[in-house]
This record gives sequence, structure tokens and C-alpha cells, in this order.
Amino acid sequence: MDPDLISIARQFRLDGTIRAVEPLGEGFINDTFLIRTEGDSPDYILQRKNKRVFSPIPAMMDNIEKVCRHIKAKVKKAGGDPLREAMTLIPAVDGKLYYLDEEEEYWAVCLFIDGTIAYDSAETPELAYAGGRGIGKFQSLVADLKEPLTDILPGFHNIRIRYEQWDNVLRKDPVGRKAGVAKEISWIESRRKEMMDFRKLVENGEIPTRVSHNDTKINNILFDQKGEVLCVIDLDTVMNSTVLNDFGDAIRYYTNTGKEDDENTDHVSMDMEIFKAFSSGYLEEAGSFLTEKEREYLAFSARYITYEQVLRFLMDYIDGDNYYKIKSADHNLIRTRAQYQLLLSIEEQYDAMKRACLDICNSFKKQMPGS
Ligand code: GN1
Ligand code: MG
Repeated sequence: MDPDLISIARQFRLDGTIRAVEPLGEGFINDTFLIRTEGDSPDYILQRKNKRVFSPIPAMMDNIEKVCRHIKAKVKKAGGDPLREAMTLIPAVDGKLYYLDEEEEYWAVCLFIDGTIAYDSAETPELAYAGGRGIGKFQSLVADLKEPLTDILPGFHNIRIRYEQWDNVLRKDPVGRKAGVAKEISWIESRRKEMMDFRKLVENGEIPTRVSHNDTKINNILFDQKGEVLCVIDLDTVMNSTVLNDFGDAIRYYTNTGKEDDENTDHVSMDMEIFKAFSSGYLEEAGSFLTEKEREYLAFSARYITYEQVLRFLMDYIDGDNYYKIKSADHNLIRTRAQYQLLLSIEEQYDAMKRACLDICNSFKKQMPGS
């Protein structure tokens, strides 16, 4: 039965009278709605959180609240507006950060920040540059968060654990799709070693673990009318991992000249100009706290995360489409092929990407007094 969205919205401490609750956006995991209210009262975002993906949801909401509180305090100190430059969670009437309905579904609400723009692609280098600054600034804001965060998705960007899941799904082949995707499977298998080599650097601490966002698609950032980043949203995946995952995931998304699920793979490639613009913005904010090793692996992180995404889409296809929302029976396979094309393009341009990162880092060093 469809949930009664208005009565669910009424379970939260909202200002004003609810006018309507409408679907919003195209997230692959949660279901998102806009709560419109009468008159001058603020509008709100309502989400049904996906409990098959995130578990336990109450711990996830605690993570989000800790991060928001931390960012708000800093925004306030800097003279900014904490209601616009950070997400504001709205508690349920009983004070909890979520509402559990009769179907055992979890719902959460946050303030809708009006007058902002969410983009689906990085249309210009200027936008990519602003996005890079936004992610870098987010990471620096949460860098000194002392409160512990629950690992809400164990192994999320951990390729060792992804391989365990992958080997399992391949062994079971639950819907008999494996034989039809032998070529695609070989794309994954042939790159195992280089991906594990990167992962080992994280496991042995050569690449440090920090608070990171872990899902840095461009539509997880709100821009203001001037094109500056106002607020980073979609904090479900905020956890401790390498910040390179944020950089890599953003590059996977921002630089793609095609769509994530482009049926025509000729459209898909890595746009070097967008790469340079994002990296410049990112390093302007994050360059000062990244270690030498992190800077060295920036370009590789784009290979790592794009590869992981190929694996995740293909694994979900072989598994019978249990994770990502799909629009057609072969949607996950289309996504796999499009992301693989992007991976090939990144691999081709890898040396130039590494050089570009080095040049940007060096140009900042020159600007710093005393260096
Ligand atoms: C999911 O929820 P959304 O659409 O922001 C996914 C990301 C993937 C992305 C693929 C929790 O993000 O990891 O990269 O789809 N989020 C989760 O576009 O799995
Ligand atoms: Mg999202």
C-alpha cells in the first residue's frame, strides 16, 4: 500500500501547515519528497531511508546529526548562516531523528534550503571548480570532528570486501545471468591486482583515514545563485574512509561527457578540462591538509572509484537487481558498459591527469610564503 505521505509528514516538528507532499529527484537508494507548506513557513525534504542499504538507520541519523552540528558551529563562528550552509535535521514529534511507520519503514526530514540550485552535470569548468572547492571545504570542515561515527556501510568503498561480495554473487549466479556477461566479468578480473594494491595503502595507513562524504555526485551539492557551493547534502554515507574516495567519485561524475547510464558509449569520456577545474578547486581547499601520499594518488582514486562502480553495477545485474533502482531489465548492464567506457578513458589519460595534479599542487606551493 502506498504510504500516506501527509500523515507521515505530520509525525515531524514542522512549522506551518502542510500544503502538499511531492516526489523529488532521482536518488537510486532512498525515496525523496518535498513537503510544501502554506505561506511563509519553510518547506522540508522528507525521505524514506533505505533500510536494506543502511543499517541501522538510527545510528546513521546520529552520524548525520553529529556532522551537521559540527559544521553549523563552524559556519556560525565564521559569521555565516547555519540554516543555509549546513543541513538542518527536523526531529519527529517524539524527539527522535526519524519516524518508524507501521510498515517498519524509516522516515527522516530536513529543512529545504530555498533559492539554491542542484545540477545533474558539471556543464562548465567554472561549475566544476566551484564543486571541487565545495567538496574540499566540506572535508576540511569535518576534518576535526572528534565524535566517533558508526560505520554504516561496512566495506562501502573497500574493494577487498567488494571482491568478497562479487565472488559470492558469481558463485551463486542467482538468476543465471553470469554466462551472458563473460566479457564484462573479465573487465573486473583483469584489474584486481592494481585495485588491491591501492586498497593495501589504506589498510596499512600509508593513506590516512579521515571523515569523508563517500557519495560526491554533483547533485549532492547545493549551489547558490552566484554559482558558489552553499551546502553539501545527502550525508547518509558520511563515514571514516580515505578522502580520496570523495575526489575519485566526484571525478567519475563531473568529468563524464556522457550520462552515467548512456546507451551510446561513444558519448562517454573523461573531460580533461573539467578534471583540471575540479582538481584546482578541490586542492585550493584541501591541498593544505592532504599528505604527500594522498596527493600522489588523487588521479588513481578516479580509476579506483570508477572501477568499483563498474563492479557494483555489474554485480547488481548478476545478482538480479536488488540494490539500485532500475528503469529497465538491463539498466544495470547499460550502466556497467557506460562506466567501463569512462574507466577506459580515464586509463588512457591517466598520465596526463597525474601531471595535472602535480602541476596544481606545485603552483600552490609557489604561492605559499616561505616555500
Ligand atoms: C547511489 O543515492 P545516490 O543516487 O546519491 C549510491 C552511490 C553510487 C551512485 C551511483 C548509498 O547514490 O554509491 O555511486 O548511486 N549510494 C549508495 O550513481 O549506494
Ligand atoms: Mg543523492
